[in-house]
This record gives sequence, C-alpha cells and structure tokens, in this order.
Amino acid sequence: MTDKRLILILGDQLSPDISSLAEAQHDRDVVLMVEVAEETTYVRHHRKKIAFILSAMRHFAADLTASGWHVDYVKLDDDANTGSFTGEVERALKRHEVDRISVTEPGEWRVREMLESWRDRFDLPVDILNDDRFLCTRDAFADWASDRKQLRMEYFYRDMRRQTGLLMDGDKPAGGKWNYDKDNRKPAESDLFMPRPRQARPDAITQDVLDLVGDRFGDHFGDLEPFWFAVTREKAEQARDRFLAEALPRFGDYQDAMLTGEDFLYHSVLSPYINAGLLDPLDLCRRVEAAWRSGDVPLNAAEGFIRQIIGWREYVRGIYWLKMPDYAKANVLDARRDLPEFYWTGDTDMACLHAVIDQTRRQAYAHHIQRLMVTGTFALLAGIEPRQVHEWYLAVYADAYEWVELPNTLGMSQFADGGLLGSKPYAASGNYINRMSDHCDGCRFDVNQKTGEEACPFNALYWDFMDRNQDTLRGNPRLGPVYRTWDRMSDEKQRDHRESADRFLKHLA
Ligand code: FAD
Ligand code: DLZ
Repeated sequence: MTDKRLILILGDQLSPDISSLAEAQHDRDVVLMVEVAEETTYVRHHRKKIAFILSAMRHFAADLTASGWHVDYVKLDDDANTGSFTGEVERALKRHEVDRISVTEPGEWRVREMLESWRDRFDLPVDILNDDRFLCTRDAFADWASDRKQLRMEYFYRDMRRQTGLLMDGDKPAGGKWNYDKDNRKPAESDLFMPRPRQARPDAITQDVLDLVGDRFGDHFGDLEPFWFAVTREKAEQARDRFLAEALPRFGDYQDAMLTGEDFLYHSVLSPYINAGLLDPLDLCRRVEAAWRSGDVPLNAAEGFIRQIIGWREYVRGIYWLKMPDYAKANVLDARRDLPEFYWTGDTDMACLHAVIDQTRRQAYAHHIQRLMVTGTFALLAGIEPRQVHEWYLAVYADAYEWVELPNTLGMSQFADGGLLGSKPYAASGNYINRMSDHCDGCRFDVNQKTGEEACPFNALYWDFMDRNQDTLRGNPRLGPVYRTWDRMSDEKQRDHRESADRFLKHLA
C-alpha cells in the first residue's frame, strides 16, 4: 500500500498551503485541477467571473508544477472533458492508480454532496479535509450557536477578536470600544481624492482564457473586457498593498457611501482574491492592524475592515453550514414575484438601480451598500422570490460562492430567514439612497414625492411592503415606530401608498 493520493483542487482553493496539499508528497501524489462546464453554468456566471477563475486556476497550476508537483490539468475545451467534477475524477482515476482521493472541503453544499457520493461510486476512501483558511471551523460555529437564542454577529465577532488577538489590548478591545460602525456612515463628496484598485494587465495565459470565454459564453451576462483582475498571488498582493496605502485610511468614514461614476470608492475590491484563495484573510487583517498601530490609518477604518472579515465573513459561512440545505428554500415573507428583466439589462429609469446594475455588468463588482440597499432593498420591497434574487447575486459577482452569497442575500438582504441574520429587514424608502448617494439628483423620479407617477418608487413600495407583511413584521420591536407612523396615516394616505405601489408593480411585471 503506497497511500498514493489524487488531490482535487477546486477553483476557489488556490492557496499553496491549502489543507489538501499539507500532507501530500510531491514524489507520490497527483494534483488534479479541472475546468468543467457544470461549474461555469450551474448559474450563468458573469463572463468576467468565469475568466477570473479559469485564469487564476491556470496560473496556480503552473506555480504548483514549478514547485515540483505533478499536476494533471484538464481544460474546458479538452476534447474528452465530461463537463463535471464527478466525470473528470472518474477519468483521472483511469489515468492514475491511486489509493485515496483527498480534497479540502468545498464552499457549497451541492459540491459537498457530490464529493460524499464518491466513496461508494469509486469504491475509494475520500478524505474531505477542514478548510483551515477560515478561522472558525464548522464545528466551532455550531458549538457557539448551540446555546444561544439569537445568533447575533456582534457577539460572534467579539469572540473572534479574542481568539485572534486582533485589535486587542490585553483582554480589552483596542481604543475601548468593540465597534466603530456609528462613525462609518458619511456620505461621499465627489471632490474627494478617489483611489483606484490596482489593475493588472492580461498576460498570455489570461488572453487565452479571454478568447475561450468570449467564444463559449457569449450569451452570459456581463462585459468580459476590459479585464483587469489579478489572477496570481503576486498581483493580488500588489492590489492589497495599494488598498492598504491609498484607500484604507478612508474606508471607515465612507463605507456606506455611493457616488455616480465611482465604482469602488474606498472599498478594497479584494473579495474575489480572498474567496478564491489568492489572499489570506488573517494575514490581511494583521496588516490592517499594523497600519493602525503605526498611525497610518484611523481606528474606525481598521476596526470596520477587520470586522467585515473576521466578523461577517466568518459568521455568514458558519450560518450557511449550520442551516443548509433547508436555508436555501427559506421564504418567510412568501415573496413570489419574478426578478424584473432590468436586473439583466440595467434598463430602468430608477437612476440608483441603473447605476448599480450597469456597474455590475461592467465590473462583476458592486460594494456592500450597493448590493444591500439598492438591488437588495428593491427586490425586498417589490417582493421578488428570494431564490431568484439569490441566483442573480450568485451569477453576477466575481466573489460569489454560495457559502457567502446565500446568507447575505437570503438572510441579510431579503429577510427570507425571518431574522436569523438581522434583527429587522433592510427596508428603506428613497430617503436612504438620497442621503447616502447622489443618484437621486439625476433621476427622472422625485425622491421627495411620496406617491404618484413621478414619485420615487421606493417610497410607496416601502409602505406597501410594511403593510403587506404586517402579520410577520408588526411584532418586531425594532419596527414599532414604523408601524406607529403607518397607523397614524389617514386611510386615504395609506390607500395612495398601496395604489401607487400596485400600479408600479403591475408595470414591473
Ligand atoms: P470591502 O468593503 O473592502 O470589505 C472587506 C472585505 O470584508 C471583503 O473583501 C469581504 O471579504 C469581507 N466582507 C465584507 N462584508 C461582508 C459580508 N457581508 N459577508 C462576507 N464578507 C464580507 N461577499 C462575497 O464575498 N461574496 C458574495 O457573493 C457576496 N454576496 C453578497 C450579496 C448581498 C445581497 C450582500 C448584501 C452582500 C454580499 N457580499 C458578498 C458581502 C459584501 O457585499 C462583499 O464582500 C463586498 O462588497 C466585497 O467588496 P470589497 O472586497 O470591496 O469589500
Ligand atoms: C465558480 C467556478 C467556475 C466558474 N468554474 C470552475 C471550474 O471550472 N473548475 C473548478 O474547479 N471550479 C470552478 N468554479 C469554482 C467552484 O464552483 C467552487 O469551487 C465550488 O462551487 C465550491 O465552492
């Protein structure tokens, strides 16, 4: 018995110290990487996202080969490619005589089920190893969740601060407070210096992939070019360093802001790299802390950024694995409407939605508030079926994998889980977008009108949403003031809101 392994590395496992490689041996084992149609089309991913993942996979395979691994790499257009992980592992087992299959746990339930089925199918041991790029294991999260009535991110985050020692002075939070979110809500002004994320130039490997994606995925959403994502660790690190030097100092202040024509503001645009394995999240947080300790960035920026990574990112992953597979079917508000066509075309008179969808088409990127408070809030208020909203987000963003996208969409954004993730729905009238952006200035709708043909549709939709969902939401203590305002409105005013919303939604269909 040689214990020879077939090590499968998936497209979001591009880390040289991934657990599946940690116990492997160069001179004994074979690394398998496969480009498969099933992964490129189970939702119709943005073309930039497909190009990013395939190019990053090819570069990673070349790096592994250069460091002495035997890599068996199957390209999407290889003649015999069967188009699925299962089919490609089956073929690989004919090429390589191995004693076991080894793989780091995948980020999606669907893929985990597939891997679990291989033990019987191939009559071989299949080791599914912990993904230790995450700081909290699935078991540790389940333990944390087991004795709590409410799974609030803030308490999980404090435990992660203690566990990692990030921004801690002894057993106290640095600066005396755990959370500086209240300082992070300034609207942006267009005369501020705007940093740009570092843009990489496509090399020959990327150019081949761009040709392939251009040929094969012409009918998918999104612009393929200009393509500027980093596809190697080295380039991703350069993008990280640019962010730390130029954007991080103002990340906190303007975290929630939106500006027409500014796709990135002070956000890092590092999520595609972190999620694919090109950047290590803990290392990144340590660098952010060092920037604060050396006086280069304020505490509200460092804390805000670190909270997103060791707090939200780890927390949503914990929720995903704790609640799947039923989580994906959640629809507490019984929302049934189809996703409007304009989510794919950007063809709408609502300036905020047009801006975010158009940017998403160009960049395969939108920052958190754009996702949450524009496309997310609109879908919530309009009562779009959560599954369709989920599939849209999973398809259109370069950083989207189900473990992170699903809880953010179904839970945080659509309240489809009834409040597991957030204590109240992210419902807002046009006022929020007007306060945090300049989109309303150039919009054909008037944010100050509440009802009627000229009024911002978010306004009537907001009250219609509250009215429609009273049975589920009225008892929510955080919505008490909202329902008191609704109750104080005259019957006529309430009717106006309902009728305006109704007219708009009919038109939408
Ligand atoms: P920054 O604003 O610079 O934040 C730094 C990092 O923190 C991000 O790179 C990311 O790794 C992490 N982060 C921030 N917020 C979250 C969060 N809520 N959950 C998990 N990690 C977070 N994030 C994804 O990585 N993939 C997704 O598919 C995804 N889908 C989303 C869908 C919806 C409806 C919403 C509301 C949010 C979603 N997010 C998702 C979270 C967040 O919007 C993105 O992580 C962020 O916009 C990525 O851009 P950035 O790298 O510039 O982030
Ligand atoms: C997203 C994606 C795409 C588009 N293509 C591939 C691929 O061809 N091969 C691969 O190994 N992975 C790909 N991925 C990432 C997988 O979908 C991801 O690894 C699983 O969903 C588990 O998170």
